[in-house]
Amino acid sequence: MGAKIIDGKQVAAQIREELKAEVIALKAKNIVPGLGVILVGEDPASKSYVSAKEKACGEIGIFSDDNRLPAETTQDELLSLVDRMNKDPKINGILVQLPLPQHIDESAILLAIDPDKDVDGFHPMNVGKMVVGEDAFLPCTPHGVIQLLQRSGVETSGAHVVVVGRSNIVGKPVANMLLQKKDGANATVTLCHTRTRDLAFHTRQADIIIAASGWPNTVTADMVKEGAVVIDVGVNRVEDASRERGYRLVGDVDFDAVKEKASLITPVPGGVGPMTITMLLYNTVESARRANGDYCTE
Ligand code: L34
Repeated sequence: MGAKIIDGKQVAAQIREELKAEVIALKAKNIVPGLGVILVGEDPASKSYVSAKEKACGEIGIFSDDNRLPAETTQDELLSLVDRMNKDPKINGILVQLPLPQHIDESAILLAIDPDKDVDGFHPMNVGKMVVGEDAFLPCTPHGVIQLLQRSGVETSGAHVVVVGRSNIVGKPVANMLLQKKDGANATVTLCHTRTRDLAFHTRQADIIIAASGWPNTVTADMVKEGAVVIDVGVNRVEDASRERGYRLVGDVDFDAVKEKASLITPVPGGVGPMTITMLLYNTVESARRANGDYCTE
């Protein structure tokens, strides 16, 4: 058989076009959405993600305030930059790219971000609102996953979704979002993790698998039910001497084998990654609208 490939770049491009039109409408009211970007340290993957985010902002007309700080930056220095951005009316969203260096307390930083500018949806206030089903900024990767499912015509209502991975960035929020009593959700959710006994037993029951373990080949073909939908959130760099960069990107799913069993599957790259960036743009535009008393109608 062979699965249909979900083209994340194409879905992302479509949403970005929608956002571009909204940014133009905001500009007619003299509102330019602004994103404050903070990257601490030199992690190569983080640098490339942050650059891609800033480029995407520019393409749709969001202003971005780029702040690249050395790895030795102290927690107090970072807190004062966040505080400055909290107070700056030109900044509607604040992105502190994770992970942060070891000596900085990540949760202290996330807690310091004004929840109304928390376009990553990582502040406990927004996490809590999301869990109880109130309007909140939704974290970008899980929101991107849900948009991919919706826009590919995948029915989540009543479906059994098995999430593999319990991170705060992906596994926990995506599981919570999919069990909400809302359109695009209403799923029966199983959340698996490193201490799950017999992972394959669970994944084989799934109508939809969301792989977010952070390890290549976590989901292999024998773990997938015929016709399942497979969303691969992983972005792993594996050494590859045949590539100019010296590595290639793989997800958490054994793509070549699993695509023979799945009905729909996301590739890596070109699946969830471009959606993560797009939902950051979405939240930033929404934040600019909210700051100006204009609420999202969705
Ligand atoms: N604060 N930290 C904060 N917010 C986030 O939403 C993130 N995340 C994760 C890591 N830390 C974060 C990202 O931005 C992961 N992530 C992310 C963003 C973009 C891409 C992957 C992960 C992406 O664009 N991936 C491309 C390939 C990129 C490449 O060639 O290296 C793709 O097609 O999958």
